[in-house]
Amino acid sequence: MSTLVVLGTQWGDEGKGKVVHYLAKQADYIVRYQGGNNAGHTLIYQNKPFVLHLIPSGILFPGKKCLIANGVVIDPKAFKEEVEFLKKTKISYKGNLFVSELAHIILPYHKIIDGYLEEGNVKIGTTKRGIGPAYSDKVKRIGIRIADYLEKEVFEDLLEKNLIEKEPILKKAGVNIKKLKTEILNDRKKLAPFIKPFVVDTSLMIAEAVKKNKKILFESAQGTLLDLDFGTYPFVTSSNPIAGGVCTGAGVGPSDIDSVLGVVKAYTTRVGEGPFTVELFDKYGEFLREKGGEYGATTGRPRRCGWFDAVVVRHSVRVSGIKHLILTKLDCMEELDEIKICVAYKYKGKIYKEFPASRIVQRDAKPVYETFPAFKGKIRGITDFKKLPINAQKYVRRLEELVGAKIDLISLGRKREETIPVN
Ligand code: 2SA
Ligand code: MG
Repeated sequence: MSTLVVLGTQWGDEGKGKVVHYLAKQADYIVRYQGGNNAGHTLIYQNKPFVLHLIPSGILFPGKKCLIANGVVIDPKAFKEEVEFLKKTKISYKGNLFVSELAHIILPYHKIIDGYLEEGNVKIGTTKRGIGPAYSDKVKRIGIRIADYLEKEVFEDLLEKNLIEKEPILKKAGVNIKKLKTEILNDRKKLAPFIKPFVVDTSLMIAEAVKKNKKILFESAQGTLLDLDFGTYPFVTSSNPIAGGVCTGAGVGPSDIDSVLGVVKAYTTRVGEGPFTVELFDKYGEFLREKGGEYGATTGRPRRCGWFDAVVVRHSVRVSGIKHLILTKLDCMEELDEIKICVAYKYKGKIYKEFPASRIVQRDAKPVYETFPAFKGKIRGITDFKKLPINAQKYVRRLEELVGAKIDLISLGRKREETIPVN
């Protein structure tokens, strides 16, 4: 590995946090390139579960450089809280944590607008962290970047313009704009000096690291089906978690990306609204949610659960050029009496092998399933692929065949040691 992208191939929550934590040991730099504090990466550190939302998971290893690149949207308050949490937990970050001067910021009005829009007629089921509204401002060319936040005069002028632009919606949401403005200006007095020491040109830093052949890991948040372009639009997040997102989100050329590792869960989950062809409303869905602990790491929302959707993962493999996968949570399927894989969708008699663009087909298509026998036997604790129940081995091989990428590793539990190679 010299530069590696680790990304989710489903709707997020594939276990990227654990994978990055597993790989970070060998990396020199760990870079977040999109999303914001809507992500929830659950890790086990000193035997305790630990959730990071904004700061790269690599921070738990002393000495690793952790970068929050330009493609990320940063809530200055959330950033400070997370850094203070690290301090309290005695995790050293000094001299190792960097924030891009080009990253756009999330201000309180973004969160208010996010919440307000969720009450309207297009409910996306967002995390209400202000992600979508902040990215919208960036695209509208009225966004405020970290560099702008640090320059008082520039910031005050931009804030004024933004509050005028947002006045109608803020009024509808019942906000006292004057009070909000004072709050934002007061916050800035503390937050800008707090952030300043972390701020650098992250793209330049990465370029210098590439020149020195440093090992760089790009850590994605969310998943391919939440990608703004390739996901279940409009039920997506407002950034590009796919591999291509690294180029724009971190200022890295495609020729400097050596490989892409997809993280894929042995079944499927999604949190929030939107189409989910393989969703289960029966005892199997309930089983997976409980056994897999499928509750949002950021919001605590129960995740919707379903069988493995090969249409989705094949799509992800293609749009990110994935050659290698790591399969997570196979152990959560060990007690099931029967297992299914969705190999295609069917709508009005037509079979769809590729992920459809039509909102109607996405919403109403029925899954075409292949049924697999139960694994019969315990999985957790096994350290050799060949010692897995034969049905579990067959399941893994079939997934590889269907999605068109090699499964290199299987994760059978939360701990680092519970990740085994496939041979
Ligand atoms: P947003 O807040 O604008 O990004 O929401 C838009 C959609 O993206 C989904 N989304 C997520 N899906 C899975 N995991 C995410 N992170 C947290 C987690 C979420 C949580 O690790 O579980 O705790 O609820 C994440 N972030 C965004 C979101 O559900 C919307 O469908
Ligand atoms: Mg998550």
